[in-house]
Amino acid sequence: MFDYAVDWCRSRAAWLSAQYGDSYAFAFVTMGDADCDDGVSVSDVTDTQKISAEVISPDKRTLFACDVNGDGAVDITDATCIQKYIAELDGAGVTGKRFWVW
Ligand SMILES: [Ca+2]
Ligand SMILES: [Ca+2]
Repeated sequence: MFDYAVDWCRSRAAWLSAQYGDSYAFAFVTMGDADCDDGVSVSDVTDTQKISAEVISPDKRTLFACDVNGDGAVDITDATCIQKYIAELDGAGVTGKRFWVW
């Protein structure tokens, strides 16, 4: 069932991209992966802190990936959740989970 859903999403995304351009491109996002290297590490904590402090301006994909507690904002709480994930502690939100995003 999962493979069917993935195939359907891929074919639908390809059709949407062909019809409407790259704005409908999609990808897997690893939650907490602020630097988009497909892993979660201390550099993601640093980037999340920078986003929280408005030192860097992330794209939509990065904003989504950094909101690991799902409250709709990226703040120091998300950076703490990512730190907990790295330390293998409870309370890491959805850090490390992977989602399809548009
Ligand atoms: Ca990363
Ligand atoms: Ca958040």
